[in-house]
Amino acid sequence: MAPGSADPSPVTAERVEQRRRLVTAVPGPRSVALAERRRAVVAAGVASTLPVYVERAGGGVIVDVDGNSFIDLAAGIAVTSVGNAAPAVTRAVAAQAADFTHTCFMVAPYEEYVAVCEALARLTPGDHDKRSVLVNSGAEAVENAVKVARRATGRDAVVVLDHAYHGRTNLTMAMTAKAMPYKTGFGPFAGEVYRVPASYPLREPVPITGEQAAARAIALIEKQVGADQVACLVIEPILGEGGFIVPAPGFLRALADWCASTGVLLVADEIQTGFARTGSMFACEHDGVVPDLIATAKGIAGGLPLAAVTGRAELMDAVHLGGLGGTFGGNPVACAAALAAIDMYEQDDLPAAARRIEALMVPRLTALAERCPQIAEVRGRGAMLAIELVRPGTLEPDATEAARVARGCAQQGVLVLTCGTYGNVLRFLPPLVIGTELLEDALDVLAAVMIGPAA
Ligand code: PLZ
Repeated sequence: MAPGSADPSPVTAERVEQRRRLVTAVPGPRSVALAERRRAVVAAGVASTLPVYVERAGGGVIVDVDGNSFIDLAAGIAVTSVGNAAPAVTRAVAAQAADFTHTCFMVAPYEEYVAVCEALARLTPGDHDKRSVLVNSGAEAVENAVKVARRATGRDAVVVLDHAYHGRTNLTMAMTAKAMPYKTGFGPFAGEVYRVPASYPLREPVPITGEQAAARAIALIEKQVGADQVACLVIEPILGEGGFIVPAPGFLRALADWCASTGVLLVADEIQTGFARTGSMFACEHDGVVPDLIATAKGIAGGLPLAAVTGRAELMDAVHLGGLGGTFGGNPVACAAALAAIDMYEQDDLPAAARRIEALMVPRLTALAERCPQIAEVRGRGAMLAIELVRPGTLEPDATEAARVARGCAQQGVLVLTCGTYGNVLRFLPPLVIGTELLEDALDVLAAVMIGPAA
């Protein structure tokens, strides 16, 4: 299939019709019954965006247990970029599962793990010698990147940005900025984590360049931590959960140059931005930045749980034998899925598909912003796009409006996520293989929901 074209692959089309269709109220009776069962056994702290339960999904569509079809602008939070249950991925999973499901790479190794590390060495930025370790989740990848950085530098401090999101484990909670819902009541947190201001162009009190924003962060690190104490600076090239914040041009470059001159390792958390999402294979490439270590997850395996840390060979190999690992890390079924997904990213040129999504969506979102005074900004790259909502005429964040629009879209059969430190950002993360008609239909729904009551 040509990515971004109107017609999904025949296999997908047969299994899941690529169109929005509501046949019951949202949620329908079967979903309501499942919600009832859930309340009795699932921990109350686990939240779900959609009020319906999924029966199957394919391409850019999710079908619920009552037969309703939703257009998927979430991709499981930037995971199913190659399409949900992509036929190449499901074939690879079935074949690998029939051969063996698990031996533990630390016990009895296998080729698929090595092949994924070869692909990561080839695809991640920089042509230096690289090594990788495979783990299970984004948070675990960030944890391991910090372990490697500390071992390789002999330094303790970790510097992160305002609005950062790095995970829900103890160390990554410390690295994540937002208290509610991620941190509140869950401390004490890991020490030696320091936070400095990011570049957030919309919300700078006075407009500053990327270089000036970097200088502001660097001055803080030098005065309050000391560069020679810092093992690594961990950055998301586009801040994800924090609000799809694209830093001012020059910000990342200036931070990378400072890292190179001080021996601080630059760790790129490309867990959300990676694997073609922003229109290049990795978001760092837009700024010509080559990180020392890069954490990947989400899109890497087409929906199977897999994550990785890839880095300069001499840094990764500074860790003693047995210092990295885990029971499930680099599970063979997840690795087989990753090899199939990575093949799609490359063979189907999914970075170009992400750029086509940007070319279709940005003009439509910009036109919508002209009609909706509550849209303060349209931003993002590739198929990682967002609108930030405020009270008209101010910069006061409007989380209530973001929640209203997300809920209204769900009621009309379109799955849209919110994000942002202030909860006031609507984000769009469609599968990169989504058809043009589906995307146009989703944007029509969004416009109707946004303009409706305001008009
Ligand atoms: N780093 C940049 O985006 C995961 C989290 C959703 P895990 N983002 C979605 C939620 O509420 O839990 C993420 C990320 C970045 C790290 C992570 C963590 O990845 O696979 O969820 O551990």
